[in-house]
Amino acid sequence: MRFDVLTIFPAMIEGPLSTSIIGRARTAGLVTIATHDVRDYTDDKHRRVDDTPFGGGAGMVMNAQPFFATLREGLGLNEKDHDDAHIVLLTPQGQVFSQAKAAELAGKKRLVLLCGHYEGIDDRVRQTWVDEELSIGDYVLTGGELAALVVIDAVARLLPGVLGHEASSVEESFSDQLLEYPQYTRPAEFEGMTVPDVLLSGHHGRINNWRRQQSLVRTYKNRPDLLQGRCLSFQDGELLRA
Ligand code: 6GU
Repeated sequence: MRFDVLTIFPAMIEGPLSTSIIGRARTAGLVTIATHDVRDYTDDKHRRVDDTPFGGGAGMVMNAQPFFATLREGLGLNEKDHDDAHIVLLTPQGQVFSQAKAAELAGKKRLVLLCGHYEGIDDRVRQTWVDEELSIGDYVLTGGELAALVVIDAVARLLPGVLGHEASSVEESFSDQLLEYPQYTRPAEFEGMTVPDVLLSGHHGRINNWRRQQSLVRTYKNRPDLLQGRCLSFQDGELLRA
């Protein structure tokens, strides 16, 4: 899968995505990630990429022209026909990103991520190019770069071969809408704190029941919204009450 990121701060994107699992996936050729500095495509002699808002108000608005030119000249895209590229605008005005959206985007051949700054991007960029607007949550960041990193990481880890262990991407939180159970590793006693006996018992039926119960209790305490309107099985009900 290919990702293209349009930004005025390519260094915010490149460092994190050259590290750890995503860095390894790039080296292995499982994903291609290209950053494009929209400032390189400005037609302004001072390389400006923003201006004051029409109608007045605080802050600056990013110009349409550098985004249009980067999409056309840098990426070779055409606004009338870019079926092989799904263009996403990162903005607090977008729909909230989720695991379901990550899974959907993992099915695309090419994702193009547009990062705004200041008070946003001239709306003609959205009107002309954008297939979908995404936010990563209800808080305000200084720009779309951190949101683009979140989307790339969440999508890339779902691609075949990116996680070493194939099962781990599906077994986790949100695959069945419950939070993960607690994990422990050696030593069995650390600074006087022990590991729950059941995990050392070797009894896989009891271990699975304990884990399911922990997931249910954690979800109930920390994220009751995930259980709203959901019908629990008789066994899950028993585990939650126990
Ligand atoms: Cl996508 N951009 C900005 N600037 N702030 C955000 C966001 C995006 N998602 C949550 N907050």
